Amino acid sequence: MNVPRIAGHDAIKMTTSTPTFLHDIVKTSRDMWSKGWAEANAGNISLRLTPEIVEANTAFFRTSEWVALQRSVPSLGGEVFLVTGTGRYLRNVELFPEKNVGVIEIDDAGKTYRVLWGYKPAGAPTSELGPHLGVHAVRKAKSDNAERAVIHTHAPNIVALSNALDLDTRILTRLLWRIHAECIVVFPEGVEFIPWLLPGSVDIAEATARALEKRRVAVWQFHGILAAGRNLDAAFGLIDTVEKAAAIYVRAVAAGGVKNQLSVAQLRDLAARFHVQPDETILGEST
Ligand code: 2HA
Ligand code: ZN
Repeated sequence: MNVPRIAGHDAIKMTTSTPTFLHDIVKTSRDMWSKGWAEANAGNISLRLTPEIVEANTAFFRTSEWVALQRSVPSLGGEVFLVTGTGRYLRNVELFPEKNVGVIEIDDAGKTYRVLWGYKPAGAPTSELGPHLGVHAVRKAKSDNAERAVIHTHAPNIVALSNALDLDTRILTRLLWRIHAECIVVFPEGVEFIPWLLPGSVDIAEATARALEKRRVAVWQFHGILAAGRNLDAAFGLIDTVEKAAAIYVRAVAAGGVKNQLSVAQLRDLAARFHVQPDETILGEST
């Protein structure tokens, strides 16, 4: 007698033995979708796995062909990353993680990668792998190996500001700092504004990596936002704070205009109270 096939059998099988590296990326993907930041295949996530996590999950890994990276990242040689897949929907990560997410290993020279897990039945890491890896290289060095997470997404209010206003790094950062008290405490180094560059290009990878030498968050004009942090919660929290402040700004404008906002003196008080050092080239001297 033939055993009938059960729809969704693969999904059921997968959940009986789940790699431990998936918990945080499943939650973060769900949160990004719930926030309205991740329409269709928008947004991507990468996490540099610790040697302990890699070691604990080697039983799940396979080997595959090495693939050339768009831009080499020598300081990431030997690192292993959990990365969302190109064309995949973040809202589906929790249903089928092994399809929508993968694990990649960078070769020792930082020139190629190979897939160790995921992207089933066939696929590849996000089209924004270049910016992600460029930022990982910079933030790994700047944070003494502490920062491991990068998130890019299409948060609507911050993108709307790049349509509505003439922005640069100073104008955007001051706008956010002054509209909501949390901002100067959460991102005292400011938000980098990167004028339009093609998604997935070497140019956007290089510009974003350069920007994150000084800051942990950058806005891509007409497109979205990218942030780095020690873990996915930290990167998510940065984006959430920037996006919330942008939303407050948009609401204030809709309610008649920004009549009152934090002064530079009040921002200085906040910085002193919470022991953060704001970028002085942005905070400036007056008003
Ligand atoms: O992954 O967000 O920037 C789709 C994108 C490209
Ligand atoms: Zn994007």
